[in-house]
Amino acid sequence: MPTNSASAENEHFAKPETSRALTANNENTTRNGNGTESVELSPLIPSTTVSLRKDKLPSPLPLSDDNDKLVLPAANEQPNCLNKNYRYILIGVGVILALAAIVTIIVLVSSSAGRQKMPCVPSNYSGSEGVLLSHAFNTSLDYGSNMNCMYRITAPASNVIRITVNSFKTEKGNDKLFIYDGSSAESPEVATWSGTVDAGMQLESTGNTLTAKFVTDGSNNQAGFSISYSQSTRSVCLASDYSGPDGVLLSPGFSTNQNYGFNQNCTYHVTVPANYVIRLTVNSFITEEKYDKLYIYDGSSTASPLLETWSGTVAAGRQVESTENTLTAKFVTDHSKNYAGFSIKYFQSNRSSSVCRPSDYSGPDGVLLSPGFSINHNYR
Ligand SMILES: [Ca+2]
Ligand SMILES: [Ca+2]
Repeated sequence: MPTNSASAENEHFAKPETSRALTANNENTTRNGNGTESVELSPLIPSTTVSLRKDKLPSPLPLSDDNDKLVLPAANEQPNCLNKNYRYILIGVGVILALAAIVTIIVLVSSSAGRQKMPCVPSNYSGSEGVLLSHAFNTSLDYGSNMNCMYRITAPASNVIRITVNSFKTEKGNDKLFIYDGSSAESPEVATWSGTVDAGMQLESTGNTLTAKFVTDGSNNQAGFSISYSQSTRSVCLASDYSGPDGVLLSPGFSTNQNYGFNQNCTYHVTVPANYVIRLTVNSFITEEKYDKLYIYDGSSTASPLLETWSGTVAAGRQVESTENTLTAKFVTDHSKNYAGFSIKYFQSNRSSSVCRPSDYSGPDGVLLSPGFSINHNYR
C-alpha cells in the first residue's frame, strides 16, 4: 500500500478534519527511529501513513497509557465548556455585586433619612419675657433625634434672668437640657435637666445672660419642654447692721411672706455693748437643705470662728450664743429652689451670768452653785 509520509512540517495534522479522523478511528501509531511516528488512518480514508514528529506536536498531546495512541482532544469542546462555565460564574458574581450595591444604597439612604436633623428653634432671645420651646413642642410632641440646639437669653445689664418650667419631659439620661449661668456653653453649668422636671421649677442667673443647650440622641424622642423666662431684678439683701439690745434677723422677703431670692449672699452684723454677749433664738427657719445655708460666726466678720451652719429645717427655740459682743451671720443661696427662709431673734445677754463663780472654797460649810443659779437663771 502506498504510504504518504507527512512532512516534518506536518501540515495535515493541523487540520481539524484529520485530527477528528485520527481520534475517532483510534488508529495505530508506530514509532520510527528518527523520532517520527507513522499513523495508520481509517479504512474510510485511503490508506495513508502520517509521520508525526513529537517535537512538532502541539503541546501537550497526551498519549494513552497502553499503546501510545494519540488521544486528541475533542476539538474545541472543552475550552468552550470552560468558557461557558466562566461566563456563568462571572454573570453570577456580577449579579451578586449589583444586588449588594443596591442593598447598600437602600440602607444608606434610609439611615440618613433617620438621622436627618430637625431644625432648631431660634436661638437668641432678648425680650423682657418669652418662652423657650423644644422643636415641634406645640405640634408633634417630638423634639427630633440628634438635636443640638442653643438658646441664649440676654437682659439689660442691671437685670437677671429667671426661667420657670411650664412642662418638661425628655428621655431620661439621654436627652438633656444643659443650663449655663452666662452667655455661652463655656459659662458655669448650673443645672442639667433630663427626664421629668416639675412644672414651676425655677432657676435664676447671677448676671444678665443665660444659655441653655438641648442635646438628644438618636432614638426615643419625647414631648420636650416649654420654659418661660422673664427679666428680674437682682435679689437684694436687707440692712446688714444691727446694734440695739435686741432685734430680729430676717431672710429677704420674709416680712412680706415671700421666699428668699436665688443666688443671694447676705451678711448680718450684730454688735452689743462690751460686757454683753449675743444670743440667737430661732423663731422659724426653713431653707433648701444643703444648698441654702446660714453660717454663724463668733465675732465681727466671716473670718471669725464658725459657730453653727443652719440649713433645711431648724426647730423653733434653737439657740446659739457668742463669746464676745459681736456676732456675724451670712446667708448664701444657690440658683434654684427657694423657701420661706428665717426669722431669728437676738438679744444681748449679760456676760456676768455666764462667768464662773469663785472656784476656791475653804469655810466650814458652803453651797456650790452653777453659774446663774442664785439669780434664777438656767445654767448654760
Ligand atoms: Ca432620645
Ligand atoms: Ca436653693
